[in-house]
Amino acid sequence: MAAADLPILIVGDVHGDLERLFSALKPYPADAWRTIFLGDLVDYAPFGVGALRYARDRANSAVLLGNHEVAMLWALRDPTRIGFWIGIGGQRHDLDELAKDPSLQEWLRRRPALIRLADKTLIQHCGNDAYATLVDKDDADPVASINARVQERLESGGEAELWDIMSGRNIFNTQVERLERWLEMTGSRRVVFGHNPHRSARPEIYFGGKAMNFDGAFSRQHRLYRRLSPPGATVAPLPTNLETLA
Ligand SMILES: [Mn+2]
Repeated sequence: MAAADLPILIVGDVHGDLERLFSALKPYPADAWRTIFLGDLVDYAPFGVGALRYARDRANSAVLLGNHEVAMLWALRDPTRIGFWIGIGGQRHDLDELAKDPSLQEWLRRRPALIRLADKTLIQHCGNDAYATLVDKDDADPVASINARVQERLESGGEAELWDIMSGRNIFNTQVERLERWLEMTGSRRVVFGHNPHRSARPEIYFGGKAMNFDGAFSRQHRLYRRLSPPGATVAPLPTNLETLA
């Protein structure tokens, strides 16, 4: 089956917990699912680079850029940023590992910020509309423009701007007008994101399914949420219908 025809599996913020990722993915073989990682695979727990490599090499998979990947790439390019990055959970050995692997660096700098599926589901790391600051009013395809500009910033020392765009808190769970404006701007019917942990046993759904949060505080080393949440709060199939999550 072509990847585009497979059912979609969403994987929220992994944050270095590779061991838990392996067990959470066991019910979802790579050849039977199109897997989309929401970013923030690194930091907090020790296997961030391991998680990146695993996600990169998994068949039928796509990986989005998270703010923690931006901070890590920033620290890699500019050593004066290492202290900041360690302060948000950066693991020194992971930076050393990334520094030794130019092809992984290059792959990481080319990750998209947004993916829009054929069914008009928009998938992104942060649950907010700050990405819109990268759009010009006459852009025909805002999603493609944002991805192109994000890549441009990562290739030209523009991490500070990206960090600002991608480190704000989620708003799509509370601000329905902004959610609807963003869906309209990007030609989408719903948006899937991670970034700020929810506290439910399953991905959280807001506004009749127009917004969904798949960050279930998965990593056992999560800086602010050290509790064992069920894996299904972070790793779950994307429902085909708007409202429901089985
Ligand atoms: Mn994040």
